[in-house]
Amino acid sequence: MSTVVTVAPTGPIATKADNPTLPTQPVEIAAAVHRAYELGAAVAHVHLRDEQDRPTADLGIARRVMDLIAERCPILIQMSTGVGLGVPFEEREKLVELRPRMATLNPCSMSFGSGEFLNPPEGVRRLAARMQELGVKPELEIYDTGHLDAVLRLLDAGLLDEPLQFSIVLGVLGGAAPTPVNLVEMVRRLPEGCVWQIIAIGRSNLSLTAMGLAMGGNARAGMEDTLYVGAGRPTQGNDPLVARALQLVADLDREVATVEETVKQLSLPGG
Ligand code: KMH
Ligand code: ZN
Repeated sequence: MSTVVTVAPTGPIATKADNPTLPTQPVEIAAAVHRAYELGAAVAHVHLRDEQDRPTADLGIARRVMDLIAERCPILIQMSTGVGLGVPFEEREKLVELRPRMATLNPCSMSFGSGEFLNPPEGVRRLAARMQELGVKPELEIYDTGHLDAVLRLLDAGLLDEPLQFSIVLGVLGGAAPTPVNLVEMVRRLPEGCVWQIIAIGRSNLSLTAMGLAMGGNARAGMEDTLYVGAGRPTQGNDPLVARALQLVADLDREVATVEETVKQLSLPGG
């Protein structure tokens, strides 16, 4: 099976003060996504920022970003419903009403660095049900083994459709640490037939992405997960990170999935 590469160009945390090449405004995000598509990415994980670069779930900004991307390329849009730590769940969940092809579903609340990431159980069930109704495929972000168990309970309740699409997130302070042992254990526990990738935050981004690929997973790359393209080397935009992930895929003798292959691999609603 070919390997899906997702670009995550912006994220909820970094600012232009951290790296001036971070795309935050709609045209910048669309341009970064377009370049990643031309390099070989099939999925764009999208976070939104307002005019002051703060995380936002504003539906007008979301629509504009989705339209600008769609004008440029057919990459599959995966809207973040995590948005940013200060944004209430009730605003974040509304983003799926725009019917992106996919959206994140974060199954549990947790500590997140010095903040809190709130995903209350009733809200998570409501969002899962709404995504199912709208045909928006969940990208299930699991930061620890208990989050996987919570996802499996949603599956048992009939709120998720297979194949499940997991992102194993390692390296958030509050979730599991970015170690090979944690990666192997999380992958070992995944249910048969699911699709998965590693999201490796920070300095283990490269090594854990490589391990995930070697274990048969998909890959994600971009400034949401790391601002460095090598030790002490700030990245100049998302392209070097996407190119690095694509090089890993090639070095491991794997084919990069096209948009059409990704739609099939994930059995995306709408064909
Ligand atoms: N940056 C991720 C670890 C989401 O997109 O829904 C957390 C996140 C969640 O951004
Ligand atoms: Zn995200």
